[in-house]
Amino acid sequence: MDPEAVRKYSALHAKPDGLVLQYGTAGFRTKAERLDHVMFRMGLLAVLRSKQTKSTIGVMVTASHNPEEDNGVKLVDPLGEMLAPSWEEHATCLANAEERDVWRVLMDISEKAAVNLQQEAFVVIGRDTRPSSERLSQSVIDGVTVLGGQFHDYGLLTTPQLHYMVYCRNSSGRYGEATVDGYYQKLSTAFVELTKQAFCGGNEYRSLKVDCANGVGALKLREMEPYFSQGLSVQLFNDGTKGKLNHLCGADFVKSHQRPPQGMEMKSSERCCSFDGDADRIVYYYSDTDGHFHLIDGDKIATLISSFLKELLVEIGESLNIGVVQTAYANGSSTRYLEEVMKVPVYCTKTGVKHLHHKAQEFDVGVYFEANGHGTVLFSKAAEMKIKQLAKELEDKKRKAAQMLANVIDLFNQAAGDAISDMLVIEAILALKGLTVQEWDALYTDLPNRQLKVKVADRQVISTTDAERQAVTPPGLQEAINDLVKKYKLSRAFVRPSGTEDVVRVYAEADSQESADSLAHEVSLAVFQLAGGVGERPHPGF
Ligand code: 16G
Ligand code: MG
Repeated sequence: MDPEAVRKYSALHAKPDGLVLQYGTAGFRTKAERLDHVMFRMGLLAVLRSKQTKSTIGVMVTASHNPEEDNGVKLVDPLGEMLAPSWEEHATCLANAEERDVWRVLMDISEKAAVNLQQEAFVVIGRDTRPSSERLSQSVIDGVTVLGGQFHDYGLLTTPQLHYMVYCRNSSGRYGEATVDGYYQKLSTAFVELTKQAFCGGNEYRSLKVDCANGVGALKLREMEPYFSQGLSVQLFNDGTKGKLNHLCGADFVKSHQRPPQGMEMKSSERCCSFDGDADRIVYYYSDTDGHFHLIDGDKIATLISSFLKELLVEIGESLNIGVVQTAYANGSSTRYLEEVMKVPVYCTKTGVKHLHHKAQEFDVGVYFEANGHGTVLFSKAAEMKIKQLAKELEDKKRKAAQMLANVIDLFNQAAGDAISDMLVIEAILALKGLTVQEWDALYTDLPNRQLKVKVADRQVISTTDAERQAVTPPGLQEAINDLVKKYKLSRAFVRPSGTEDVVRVYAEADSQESADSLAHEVSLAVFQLAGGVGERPHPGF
């Protein structure tokens, strides 16, 4: 660790004057050309975090579902989780330090976090397919090496694959082999085992159209296909050979516009799904015989998966508890169905994977999904050991149920929500239950809903409580929302400052689309008036 070398290299990755960035919900994100210094400094920080935890740390270069011109970076903690909150603060401090202060801030962090600087450091790096990602990941490597850290650059990876690599390396190979081949082997073996039990009437169950958002998911799914092709054949669209990343395609586009991605050839009743740009989100959809588009979002995915898991848990007769974690964006019908029909306890957390993940860790089997398609199932270590033991000991039907659960455990990337894992689990469940996509969709009917954005001078004037479902400030806003909600049937509305964009988000649902649209509009007006709206007043019809 040589302060002069750090100063010299830092100057080669200089921070643009006056630029201030925040480590947000999923790391730093902005236009790629503003990120060189952040990447270098996150290389430095990853070394400190690795020394402190005496473990391998991951650095992923991606801006997920955002436009191709953007980029971003996030750090992955030892067990494949998101970076600890106190280190998010260190990350923000370091990213915003003036050039002359970089070394001092590094020393401050080391002191505050009791980092042993003599300790060795190891960092693994992955990146998505953005044109800027290769250069930016080189800046991360510069940061790692100047502080004397060792590294392995995996090159192109999906975000969940990088989480997997970090987890494998820190569990001395017990979880799996830290290579893409190890990842493919682990997931596909579990998938093939699980689907062996399925009775498939015909090939229609076994083929799936996948919109890869022109992102890294396409490359990785193509590499992986030979491993699972006995059980499923995938047809890739928006595979990056011509279109632009996330442009008119991908999970975010499909979910927010409620329409099919460009470039996908959809025939009626065919099962289709979309990944986002770094393959940690997935939504399903189909078009019916009348040509109407039907979206199957994260809530319905959670419902399918949790009902399947609950049946298996009942079958093996062990009292392992299961819980479902959602956010305020979960459709009211999904929450009602889970609680009242399936009798599964449901919990609500703040938006952002780390909050859901944290809550899901409280259960033996914690299912978490955001409506937008981020999610997974976590099994506690004790539940995993118990189930794997039962898969050897039990007899007949019970044994089969335990074996299936054991396969599901291996199939979910326990380090992070993963579009590929989720897709394989969903496909296995549909095949095992002989469910068509329409039958799955018919589990419950979504309440009509609308999301809007409002521009305000300072979105931080809005603070919330009760997992973002109630506004605490500005004064009077929550009362206004309550009064508006009373005007509609089956209605609900909330507002929150976005963690990724300079806007306030408004969500409303009600018994009809007209009511949901009108409620969302009225709530937007209340935000505009009470929370310092700027620019044009929200107008009906958005
Ligand atoms: C980030 C989060 C996502 C959340 C979204 C909300 C991760 C990996 N990603 O993309 O979970 O739904 O932010 O965005 O945590 P918003 O705050 O702008 O509404
Ligand atoms: Mg993503």
